[in-house]
Amino acid sequence: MKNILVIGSTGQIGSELTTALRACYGGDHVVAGYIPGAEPKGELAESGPSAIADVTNGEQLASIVREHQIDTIYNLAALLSVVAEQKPRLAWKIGIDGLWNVLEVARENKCAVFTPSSIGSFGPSTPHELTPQDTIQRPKTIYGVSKVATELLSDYYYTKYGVDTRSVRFPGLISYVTPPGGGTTDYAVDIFYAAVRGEKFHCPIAKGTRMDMMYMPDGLRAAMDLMEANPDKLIHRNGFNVTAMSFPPEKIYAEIRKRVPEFEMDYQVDPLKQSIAESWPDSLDDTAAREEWGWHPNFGLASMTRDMLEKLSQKLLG
Ligand code: VAH
Repeated sequence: MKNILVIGSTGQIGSELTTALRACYGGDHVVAGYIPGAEPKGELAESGPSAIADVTNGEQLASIVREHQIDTIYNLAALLSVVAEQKPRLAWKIGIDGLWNVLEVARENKCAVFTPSSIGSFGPSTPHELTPQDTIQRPKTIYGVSKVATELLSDYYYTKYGVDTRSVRFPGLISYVTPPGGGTTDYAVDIFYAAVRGEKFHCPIAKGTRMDMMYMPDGLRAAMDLMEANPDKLIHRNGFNVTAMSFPPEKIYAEIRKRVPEFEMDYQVDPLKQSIAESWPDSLDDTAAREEWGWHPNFGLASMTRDMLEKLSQKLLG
């Protein structure tokens, strides 16, 4: 049975991934790593072990891995694209200095490692339509630069040391459990909160700006399925293009209005978010993930919208 450490277990992905991993492998087999001030609460705290796991402290990670006989590490520690632009040195420290610690601990203790990349690893010179698996990656954000470095360093540890590193390039992830923290795609979550609360939504991304998105249940399954995939079938490792849908703001607004007809939205474009969004793909080609480990999404825009409105109404309105 696997013993798993989730670094960043109380973040937007981590909180749900830890729960999903515990449901799959057993609560005692999944350690919720966190940093002081972001302690696990409620079910996350009660359903299995937790430990302070600061990705910038290699010794601390090593002692957790030894104590819990960890064989798989999900490393979700990162600053998202907008926050990273305001704190580029910290973004690199967490994203890359931290990754180095994780990979060294994995090398010494024979752990597999999942460190997500992102559509943010592409830039303005990347083909925007059906962005290929293997293509130009010259991002203009520190988030993107750190994600390209994440992919290359993770590949290096696989090629040079045989560390079993794997990852996907996540699109914008949409969920109702833990709000996002400082990303360019956060609008696609915030719009649902506004709709359920009966508030007008001021969209920070301009009309017509398409980005790839995915409902969180599909994102969790992508990570877990890839880590369980037959390694003999993997031609790529870090990071597979995966996507479920691609839409501009007006499309998700129209889908929500089918169920909340009185919902209103206007545009108050945020220049930084807009410039980042325009540098990212309009749509991804995820053929490699489909062919090498059977990736496929279960949720599209209509089914995600229905589920998000239902679950968020229960969460916010009781
Ligand atoms: C962000 N939600 O907006 C993250 C993600 C692809 C987007 O990387 O920064």
